Amino acid sequence: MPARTVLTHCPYCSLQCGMSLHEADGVLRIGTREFPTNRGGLCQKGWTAAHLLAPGERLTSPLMRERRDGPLTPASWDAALDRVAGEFRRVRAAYGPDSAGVFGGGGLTNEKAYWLGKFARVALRSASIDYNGRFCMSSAAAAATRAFGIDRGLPFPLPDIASADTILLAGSNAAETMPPFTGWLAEQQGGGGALIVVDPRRTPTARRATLHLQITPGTDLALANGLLHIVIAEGRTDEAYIAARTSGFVAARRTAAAYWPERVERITGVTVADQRAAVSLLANARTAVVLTARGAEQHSKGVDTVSAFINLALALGLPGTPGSGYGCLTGQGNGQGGREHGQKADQLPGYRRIEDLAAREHVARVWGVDPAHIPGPGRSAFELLDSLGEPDGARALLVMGSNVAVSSPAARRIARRLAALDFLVVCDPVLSETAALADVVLPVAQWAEETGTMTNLEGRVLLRRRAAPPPPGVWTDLEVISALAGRLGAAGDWDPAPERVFAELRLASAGGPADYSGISYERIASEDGVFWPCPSPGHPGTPRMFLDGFATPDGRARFYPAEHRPAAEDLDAAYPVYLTTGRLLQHYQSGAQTRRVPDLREAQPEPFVEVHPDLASACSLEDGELVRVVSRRGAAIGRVRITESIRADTVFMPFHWGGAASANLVTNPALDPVSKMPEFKVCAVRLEAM
Ligand SMILES: Nc1nc2c(c(=O)[nH]1)N[C@H]1C(S)=C(S)[C@@H](COP(=O)(O)OP(=O)(O)OC[C@H]3O[C@@H](n4cnc5c(=O)[nH]c(N)nc54)[C@H](O)[C@@H]3O)O[C@H]1N2
Ligand SMILES: Nc1nc2c(c(=O)[nH]1)N[C@H]1C(S)=C(S)[C@@H](COP(=O)(O)OP(=O)(O)OC[C@H]3O[C@@H](n4cnc5c(=O)[nH]c(N)nc54)[C@H](O)[C@@H]3O)O[C@H]1N2
Ligand code: SF4
Ligand SMILES: [Mo]
Repeated sequence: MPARTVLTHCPYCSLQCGMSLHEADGVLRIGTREFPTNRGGLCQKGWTAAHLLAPGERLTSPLMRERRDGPLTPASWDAALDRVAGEFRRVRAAYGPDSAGVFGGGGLTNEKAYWLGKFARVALRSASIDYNGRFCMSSAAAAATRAFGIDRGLPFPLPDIASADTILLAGSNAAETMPPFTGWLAEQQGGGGALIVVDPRRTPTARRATLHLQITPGTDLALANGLLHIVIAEGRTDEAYIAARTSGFVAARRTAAAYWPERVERITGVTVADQRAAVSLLANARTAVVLTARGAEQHSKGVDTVSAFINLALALGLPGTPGSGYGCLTGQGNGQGGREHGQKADQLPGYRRIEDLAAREHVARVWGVDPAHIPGPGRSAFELLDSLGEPDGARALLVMGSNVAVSSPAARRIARRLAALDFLVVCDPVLSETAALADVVLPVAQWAEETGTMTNLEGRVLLRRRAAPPPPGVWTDLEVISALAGRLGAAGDWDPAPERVFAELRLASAGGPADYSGISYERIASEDGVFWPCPSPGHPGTPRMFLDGFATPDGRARFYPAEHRPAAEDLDAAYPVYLTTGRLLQHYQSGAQTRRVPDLREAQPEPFVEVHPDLASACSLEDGELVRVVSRRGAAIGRVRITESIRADTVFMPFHWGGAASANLVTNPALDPVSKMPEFKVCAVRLEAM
């Protein structure tokens, strides 16, 4: 075959860096591509992403086990798909439709996310569908929706970051989690801009900051209320903006009154002087941006915490003002689109609510079914997983695009629930820890082997084009869904050609908050992506939202005041140290993919525990020795890394490994009452030398 180059995007995070794939003699090589988000940059994960496309670690045949305690052995596609369809039919007949469940992922293309939602509601007629985005940005999404009436991660394009006078980054380690993003920060700081980073660790991101607020884990809500207190006390509120564009300020002012700086210093560990310095950087800025990420959001009070940061931004007049605003840095490759098209328990395509009668009618028409046949809302991700095998829970589960055995909180409890299922089927390119537990494993194509759209952190819809066919024996996720829908006798169109699925998605999303109806593959390719909402082919797309008004009934943004409260599990004598968890540059999520890439594995071969020297000496721990991190849920083992960069009352573990080293054996599944986000970012532990 002649050599050729395809322009595409990285398989991993929500920056979705543009890259080129060059094919010569059947081998794919990654190259740079000038794209407006990453401007040629890629991180180490992106550069090495082609490794998994080659034969080796990946699956090339369906696997099946006859008995739960038997081995997984190769099977034909027909036998595997017949078994899956048969098990789904059996549990539905025995226990009702909701006993057939689906668990999706925010890394799946829009086409797949849309089809998974349709598959659950039309082919299985089940309410039991949710996805891993619930573990990701659901708190920010809920807070943005209640403040602005709509949720798009960044409601403005990335260049606005570079032009902001001041940026407040709460709980993001972007220098490791989306390295080319720091190009925008460098430009901002090069132009004299200030960067405030809120993080219990002095991360590579915090090291770049003008001001690092090294906060006690789980106290961002008090900090945000405290910053608002100072803004009000110093008369720095934007009164004209508050009067013209917002509602609810009086209540927010009343709440903030109780967060005087000395009290906030006691709760958060951030000094009064640093609080005042942060306010002065924000209030003196001509343009300012407030951003949150998982550090502030993955808490049992994540929604209220994000609301408190939004309140601060509103008081300063930022959202909907050109060059300023509030945004959430989404995480997974399609963290944005994955939450818009119906794989969420309470949602229909176009970011519609499943309980909305007009939405049900619209979508039912597109699907060719009776609206009454679309089930109601189902359980959220952790609740879905935690009820598997229970009398009213799912008995058969399809997992597509998530490695829940490693990435769910209280992982041991979830492993027990997975084992209690009658039947588990996992679609994955590799034998992940979750796939290894399945009764049937279906080997599927990867990013570069199939075409599909992704929506990046800016709400820009992108196109990944197929660069090479999948290896023999491997199907696409869409082909799998289509084959199962056929076997289950589902109504409607199940042609798995991605562009056809996208055409239907456009119709289904039309008129909804996330309206894709004006977006086509051609437009995406010729315009370097199209920003939603884009309600007609002639519409230019919407890079900046809220300039004329918010998506609330009265067009005003709403303040949502909330009181600070402690983490669901605070420190005590038996568990005297905070554990927080997060990411490393070289590994992605549960590590199912990146632990299989030699360069990345060699750079970060094993899990570790970051410990401050004072805590290490109090616990008699030496650098490099193994330590057991113990909570009420269980223990995880890692190697001690002594570092001054972390608070002395806190240890940090990355969550990229399974087995005895899995941080999620320890984490607390306490959920936010609104978003159902688990408290990944703080729980109480003790350290035991081994
Ligand atoms: N290399 C790499 N990049 C990734 C991913 C990956 O797995 N690996 N995953 C992608 C995905 S899905 C996501 S969601 C994003 C996540 O991107 P980030 O949110 O940047 O990542 P995290 O490491 O989870 O958390 C960020 C920081 O929060 C801090 N933190 C912990 N507790 C608190 C707290 O109570 N308050 C505050 N303010 N900060 C706290 C941690 O110390 C950490 O440095 O990254 C995306 N990019
Ligand atoms: N302790 C702790 N736990 C956390 C977090 C934390 O900060 N701390 N963060 C949470 C967050 S933000 C997230 S997003 C989750 C992520 O955690 P997971 O949901 O487990 O995400 P991944 O590891 O990306 O799993 C994706 C799986 O799908 C496979 N895959 C990749 N592409 C495709 C595809 O196109 N089709 C199919 N069928 N499969 C594919 C991969 O091989 C992998 O097995 O983890 C959460 N868990
Ligand atoms: S920053 Fe994210 S999208 Fe860009 S190369 Fe790295 S993993 Fe891929
Ligand atoms: Mo995420």
